[in-house]
Amino acid sequence: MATYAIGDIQGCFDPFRRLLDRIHFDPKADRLWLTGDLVNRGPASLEVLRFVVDHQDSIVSVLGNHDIYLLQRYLGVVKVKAFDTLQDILRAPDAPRLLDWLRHRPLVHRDGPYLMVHAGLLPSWSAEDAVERSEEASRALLGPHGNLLLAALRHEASPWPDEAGDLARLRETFAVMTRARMLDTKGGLREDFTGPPENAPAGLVPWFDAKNRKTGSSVMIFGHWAALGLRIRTDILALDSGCVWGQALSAVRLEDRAVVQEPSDPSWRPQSAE
Ligand SMILES: [Mn+2]
Repeated sequence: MATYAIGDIQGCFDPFRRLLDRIHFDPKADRLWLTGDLVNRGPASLEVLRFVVDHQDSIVSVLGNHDIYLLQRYLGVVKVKAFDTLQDILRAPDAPRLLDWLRHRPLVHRDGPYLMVHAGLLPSWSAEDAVERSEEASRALLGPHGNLLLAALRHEASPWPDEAGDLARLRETFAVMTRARMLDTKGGLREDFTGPPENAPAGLVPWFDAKNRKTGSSVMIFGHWAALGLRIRTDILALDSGCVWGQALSAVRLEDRAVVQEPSDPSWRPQSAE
């Protein structure tokens, strides 16, 4: 029995299946922890989502920005973006079952020393704070105002009843957990910089290197940042190695930190460099 943490799949079903073959994934004994962004931009999002739902008893997955975007597309509260590859899911007869499963995913998964999130956390948040915010976000997403929340995460002036909770706090939770990369000196998100941290303007710091980060004693597992690539330190496992951009999908076995990487399909042509 082993637990493998795997980075952003984004519809790259064939590399994902080959990676699972290479690690001899046994759904009866092994566990997969997925960093989110299961879908979009890649060629086979529907196949990825079906596989993950069919193996849900062996899989932990956290919500990424593209997963949230899929929920918003399904609701019809966002416009279609260039390079989206979600049509096959939106038209699938089993879309309701797949989307219901996706909506039930948490933003944060905590187990022992490990804390998994799609993108990042603010330095002032402890592991307990992160779990509390994730639970609060799930309650809102699954509650009677869940659809309003999905719309309000996209549109500034969306309707929001007071009794539905603190919208500013929910927006902050989703923004940080699904989109964080660099922080400025005041600890605010700087979403305009998506490159490797070594190339960042002065004054910006990757969220995981922020001073006095309260999750410093956790092992943070995350994806989202393809330009950061696979980075393994004592305290972080950064796993988005850019499979959808023609690079590779990465798995780390938590028990011994063995790394397995499966290259993207040579025939796959990424459509945008965002
Ligand atoms: Mn992402």
